[in-house]
Amino acid sequence: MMCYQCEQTKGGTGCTEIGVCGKTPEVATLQDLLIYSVKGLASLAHHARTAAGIEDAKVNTFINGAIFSTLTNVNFADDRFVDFVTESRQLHAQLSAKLAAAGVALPASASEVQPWFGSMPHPLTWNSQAVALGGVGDMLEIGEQTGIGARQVALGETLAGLQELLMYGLKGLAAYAHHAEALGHTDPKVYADVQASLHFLCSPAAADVGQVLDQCFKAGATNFRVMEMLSNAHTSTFGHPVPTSVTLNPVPGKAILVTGHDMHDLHMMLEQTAGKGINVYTHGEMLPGHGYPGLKKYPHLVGHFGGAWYRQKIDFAGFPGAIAVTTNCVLDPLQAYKGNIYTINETGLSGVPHIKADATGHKDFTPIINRALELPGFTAESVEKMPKKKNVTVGFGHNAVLSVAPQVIDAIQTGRLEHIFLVGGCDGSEPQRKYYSKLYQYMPTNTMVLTLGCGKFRIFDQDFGNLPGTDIPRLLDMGQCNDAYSALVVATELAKVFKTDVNSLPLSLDLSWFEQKAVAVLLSLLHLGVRNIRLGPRLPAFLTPEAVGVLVERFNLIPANVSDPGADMKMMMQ
Ligand code: SF4
Ligand code: SF3
Repeated sequence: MMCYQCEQTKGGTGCTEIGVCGKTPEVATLQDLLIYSVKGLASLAHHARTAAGIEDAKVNTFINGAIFSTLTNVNFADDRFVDFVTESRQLHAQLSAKLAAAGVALPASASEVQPWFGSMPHPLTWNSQAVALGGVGDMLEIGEQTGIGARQVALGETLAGLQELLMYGLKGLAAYAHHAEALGHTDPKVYADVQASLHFLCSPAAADVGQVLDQCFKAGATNFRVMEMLSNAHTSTFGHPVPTSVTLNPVPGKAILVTGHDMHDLHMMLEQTAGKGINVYTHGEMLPGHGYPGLKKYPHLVGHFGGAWYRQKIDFAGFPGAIAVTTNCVLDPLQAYKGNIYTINETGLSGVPHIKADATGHKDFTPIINRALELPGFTAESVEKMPKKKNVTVGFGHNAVLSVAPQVIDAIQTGRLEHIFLVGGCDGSEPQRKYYSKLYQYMPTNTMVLTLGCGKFRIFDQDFGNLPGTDIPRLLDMGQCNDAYSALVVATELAKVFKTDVNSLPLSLDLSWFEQKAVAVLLSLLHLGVRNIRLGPRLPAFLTPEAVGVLVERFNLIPANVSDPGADMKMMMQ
């Protein structure tokens, strides 16, 4: 195996024997084969759309879901990838039949052989070949030829890495699009863009650095559209988030913990547990759920439990109820809680029950509810013994922040607010990430900080006080990683007031990345021309110094100075 798609990749170069995340070589190889097969399916779907006007809703949904399943910390179950590859080839056959029925020939590109696929044909052709795929063994043998290795040999590390930058950005945006789709919000252009990009990665144009970079920024543009669509999906379904105080102290009673990013699943869980005497808690990136009027109205959504994803083995082992995993980040479970955890959607863990949606999209959470009723839940005694924590406040989406914009603008104009920091993105376990915890210690009191993503867990329970002369908290959490959209809406509105552009505002972006959703957000920011972004704790292993040089030159991308947060703070204040 060779995987370097996330920030914690081994030695900062690549996981080759087993993933730092726990991904086995088998799962890594099956994921490579799935991505290869999906590139072929997407190429066919792109051709069907552009040559024959054929739109296949099943194919559209499948492609986004399948590539979402290969995101870091989503799915570790080899049998699920066997199913995904099988389904990809079945959908390919069905779409081919539709094209044949319409009298449309396959694209000429199907016979092209791109050197970066090594000994493998164009993925579209492979999908159509009568290859005997008896099961895992056959797939592993073929999958070994579809990894990054052949691309690095044929294209060199810089170009192969830039192709991966595009692929990882697509994984992140497909994940966000899939969330929006769960809430009934879709956009034909998004499916078309994703598939055109996957088709591009199979075309001769993908051997040109300039064209690959352009395609990356196009993916950034599509992701911005997707984040807007997801924001609208959330707010039109659950209302605009409002500032909400959330307790971190459990209450006595049976309990279910919902982790991941999927608000639709949280809603379904709240509906299905209503009146059953079960309390529902959020975990990780579900915390912002408490700010939505359509979710906070449920009295049995009682609080938040635990910290960022990488602490989940401690948090889940200490949770006396059932655990529902809606999306990333999930880790291979400890025996201590393996019998209590359930996966949903694209997530998967070997030996852990998986809840599938029915044809209408409904998910029956009865097994999770029954398990929660069997387990003890929090008892009055156990709660009594737990150290008491302060509440945290969530719910500062763009609507809430813009409602206090006149006060913020006045504070900037009168010098009471000198600078705004956007410290967003992912958390992780590496020691270098202490940089983000320490950064806040150097922030002058006449500054504000906007957080989003699970990186917030480094400081979410600290009291930063209010902006001088106002009742506006200095720390405003804007939500999940995809709520980078909200931050950009606020920045754009401020720029309008000050008759300038986002780059000229007293605003610094210091982003912590970990997985591919963060890659998609970064591509969106670059597409929008946002400059001077700090990125850390380490730069992506898939970007060579040459590729980083291009981004530094065009956007003044700045590697975070993890060993000296004070120096970074000084530079940002200038
Ligand atoms: Fe390694 Fe990250 Fe890939 Fe897991 S996802 S194998 S940790 S690079
Ligand atoms: Fe976190 Fe996994 Fe990226 Fe949505 S939950 S930000 S890492």
